[in-house]
Amino acid sequence: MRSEKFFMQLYAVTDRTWLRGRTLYEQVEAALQGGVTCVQLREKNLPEEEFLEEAVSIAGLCRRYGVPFIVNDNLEVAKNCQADGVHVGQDDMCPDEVRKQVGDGMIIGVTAHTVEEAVEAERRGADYLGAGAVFPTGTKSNTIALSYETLQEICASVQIPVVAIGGISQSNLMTLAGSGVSGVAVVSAVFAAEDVRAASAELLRLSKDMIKN
Ligand code: TZP
Ligand code: MG
Repeated sequence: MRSEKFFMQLYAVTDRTWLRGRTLYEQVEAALQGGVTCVQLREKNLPEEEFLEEAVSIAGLCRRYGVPFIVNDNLEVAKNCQADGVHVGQDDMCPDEVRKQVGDGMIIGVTAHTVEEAVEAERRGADYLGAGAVFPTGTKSNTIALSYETLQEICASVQIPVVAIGGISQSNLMTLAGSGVSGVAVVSAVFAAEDVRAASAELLRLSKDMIKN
């Protein structure tokens, strides 16, 4: 099994805003064909039953591509679809609480905005961190801006991989070089693209180049 660090290279977080007649399943498959290395299902408004149904089908899809499948926030859905992991924010459950419920086999990701949050999340058993928003984003409201310097400090203060998130696109991705991140998490740069597969392939190429430094 490859390490979590490998899977952070291009981490695609789903959003239904830009489906334009396609299904989310089709969008995710295009992203997988383009080479995304991790998929997170992020649903904020879907009824629980539909959320689970979709999670089961996208979990199966990711399994076929050998790419880890992470569920945002919802532990029950994560467990019931046999996801590879679950991602929680600072306002959600602590990673040690999550661990008690999901067991040792699941990857736990935690969002961190400061060095203190990062160190605490690692101490409590997080497997990776999402850090952002590193650039302004229209995809999520109420984000906390994170400077390059803070991102660098976060990466230096923990052993677990850190993935940057927020407003990352093909045009600014390379400016994260030298920060210590293991990759980038993107929503619109993949899912708002006209050609999801091509956008993913280009982002992966750039991310691999960026993390070399
Ligand atoms: N968490 C911090 S910023 C963000 C999330 C989920 C949204 C990132 O979306 P985009 O479209 O990649 O800017
Ligand atoms: Mg959350």
